[in-house]
Amino acid sequence: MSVLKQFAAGLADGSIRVVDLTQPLGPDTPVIGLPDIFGQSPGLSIDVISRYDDAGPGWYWNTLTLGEHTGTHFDAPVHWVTGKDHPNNTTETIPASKLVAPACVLDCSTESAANPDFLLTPDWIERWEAQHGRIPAGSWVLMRTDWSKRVGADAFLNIDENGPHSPGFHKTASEMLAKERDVIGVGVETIGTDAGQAGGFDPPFPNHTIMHGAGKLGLASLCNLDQLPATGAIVFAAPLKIVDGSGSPLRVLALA
Ligand code: 23J
Ligand code: MN
Repeated sequence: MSVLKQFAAGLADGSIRVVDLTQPLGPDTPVIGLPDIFGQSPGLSIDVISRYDDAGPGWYWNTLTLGEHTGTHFDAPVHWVTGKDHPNNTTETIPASKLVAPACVLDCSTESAANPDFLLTPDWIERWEAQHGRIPAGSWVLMRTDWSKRVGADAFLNIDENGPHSPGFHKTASEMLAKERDVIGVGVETIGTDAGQAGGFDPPFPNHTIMHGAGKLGLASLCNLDQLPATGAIVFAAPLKIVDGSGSPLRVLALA
């Protein structure tokens, strides 16, 4: 049997599961807040064009207004200044072959529950690899923190007088994953691929700086990472083909 025929049989008999890694996208979906001196990204607003009424008696449709980086979304390399000169760095030009890739799931949920400012380190990754094998080139690294289980924007953003607190990557881990492991990118359950406190790190937002500087991709606000095996899942993450786009909300699916 060909691989794809076996695959179709696996889908039909349920031995291959389709896991939805996407959060619902609505007007209450939280968005990142940057310091006031910077431009802000709007969340989603929905305006009805018609709903079986005078404006369209037989049809329902809406107009959406939203930032590219709203909800479960994709970060293209061009999103960051360090990635601005890479070839094929936009949502339109990233090759389709990069949009389907295997995943390594790193379970940092215990650490993140104990410390909302937890940062993944190279040592932590090496301990994971001692158990599960070396992270293969071209893999997504998905950081499971169970952050998606937090209910409501306040708990999700977790802002206090010192700003947002959510887990992320130490810059040395981003360097290791981008350069030594040659991953396709990193995915997280939090609002962005940097830690909540990362605006104050050196450099600011080191994961964005390093990953996109290396031409790598990002996925933010994922969920259901607890339903994936540590290795062996395949992720489908295809952003809207926005011309010159820096990112896009998307449906992220995994086969497991
Ligand atoms: C712009 C500036 C800082 C950050 C972000 C965007 C994101 O998290 C994003 O959605 O890419 S941290
Ligand atoms: Mn983003």
